Amino acid sequence: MAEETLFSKIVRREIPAEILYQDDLVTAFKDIQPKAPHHILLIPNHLIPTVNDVTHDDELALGRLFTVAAKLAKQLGIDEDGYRLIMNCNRHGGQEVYHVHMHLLGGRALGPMLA
Ligand code: IU
Repeated sequence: MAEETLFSKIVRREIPAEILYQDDLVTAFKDIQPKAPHHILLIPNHLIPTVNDVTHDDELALGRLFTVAAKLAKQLGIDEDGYRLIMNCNRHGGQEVYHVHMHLLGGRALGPMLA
């Protein structure tokens, strides 16, 4: 059984976070250390530690991340200029929190992705 992270507590609203969207499958909240004018994390409500752990049963929740990302981008008015969606996996991917999450970054031109 994988160990919960703070993200599970955010989903259950046991610790504060600026939640922008929540339903039965996913939660979206503002990143505490924003790397762009808009930096939102979108997560499945249930714990999946990394993309390596994704199974068929997770497809509905993970698909929902995209529909919610698109909806939030529109609400924020960044859909036309564009934005970036990122998922980091394990050490080389730069993953710090072991609960799968999608970063939504926008509000400025982000430049080339790979450093
Ligand atoms: P990463 O893909 O695992 O590297 O991203 C983790 C992100 O989670 C990072 O941008 C943190 O600022 C963010 N974060 C957060 O928003 N709230 C928290 O309580 C914790 C991390 I812990």
